Amino acid sequence: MKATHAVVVGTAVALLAGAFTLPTASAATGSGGPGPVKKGSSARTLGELGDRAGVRIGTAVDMSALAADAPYRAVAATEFSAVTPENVMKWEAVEPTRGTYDWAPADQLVDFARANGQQVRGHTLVWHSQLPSWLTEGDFSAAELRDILHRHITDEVGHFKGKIWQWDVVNEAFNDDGTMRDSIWLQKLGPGYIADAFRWAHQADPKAKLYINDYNVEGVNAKSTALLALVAELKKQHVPVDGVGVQGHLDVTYDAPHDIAANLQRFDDLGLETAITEADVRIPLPVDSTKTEAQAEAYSVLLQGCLLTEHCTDFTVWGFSDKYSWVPGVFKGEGSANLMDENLRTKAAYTALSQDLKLAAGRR
Ligand code: 9MR
Repeated sequence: MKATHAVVVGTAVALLAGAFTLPTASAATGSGGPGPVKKGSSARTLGELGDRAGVRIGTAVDMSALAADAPYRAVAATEFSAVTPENVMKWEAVEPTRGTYDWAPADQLVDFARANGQQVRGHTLVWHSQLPSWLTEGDFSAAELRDILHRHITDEVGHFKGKIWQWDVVNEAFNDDGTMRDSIWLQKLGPGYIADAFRWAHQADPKAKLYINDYNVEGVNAKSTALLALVAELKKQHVPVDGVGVQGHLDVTYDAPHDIAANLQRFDDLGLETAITEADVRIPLPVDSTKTEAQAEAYSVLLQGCLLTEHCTDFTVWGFSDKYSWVPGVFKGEGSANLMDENLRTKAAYTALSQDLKLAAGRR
């Protein structure tokens, strides 16, 4: 794959948040060797193209990479118009010990975003995973657990009040068959924990857009239909839910969700926003050109689904560099899921997204 990506080095350095060491020009260009190449003067970043197409283009950010890897930081600063903390706003990260908060890494990302004119998706308040052990092993009563959840949401949303564009309030509440996931929250609090979580988050930051987020809900299926029924009921009860996040973790060996626009439209019809929140497309290794093309198509199907849906607000990728992807650690023998390889060379998928955004310019 020919490298087509480049960081506009001057801009990247000028825009970087002060908390970090600035990349040198040679580190950021990698001229002559691996790494991003210079963009022609007419080339635009995905974020810029997204602005013209009426959609923000975001990425999940790995805070260790952001601190240690200057070329990564330069791309994160310039290529995207929104960021999501990949891990540092999760409960185990912000409150590893009961009552003691560590906001520092998440605050750093919020500062980085502000310095670079980016919006922040807060991720995530209520989830069954990445919970601190004091919570999972605490053997709390239902009343205690409800108070703990209320306080967590109030404190975290309150801490970031005014700085978060969209919160993933509830994450992955369903099983693939459309039944509710048997999490600690469902077990102890019953299904009402979802409405409570939205109400508490809204009280803590009335301006943040509040989302429910899940995977395997790209197309019309049992899970997305159950999610639809839930948000319809929440709306009926005037629970402050604003949007539905479709994660978009795909695999080139699955069918791309060609009915995504029809699915998103169902939520749009209820008066809800939608977003693609965690897009990546993994490949069974080794990579070859057929798989790379299939990957580009799958990314494009996701973005086009968003572009075809009036109130789809953003398309966020779950990281952009293969160097920091979660995929190889979880799916044995798979990888290469991101828009750029380990040396930040762009793939066909990057070109496909640019093209889709160019075609959509001025149409939304
Ligand atoms: O990418 C995240 C990875 O670094 C963590 O180890 C993992 C823990 O479960 O969570 C990953 O992010 C997940 C996200 O928060 C929710 N949707 C699925 C993502 C990939 O697992």
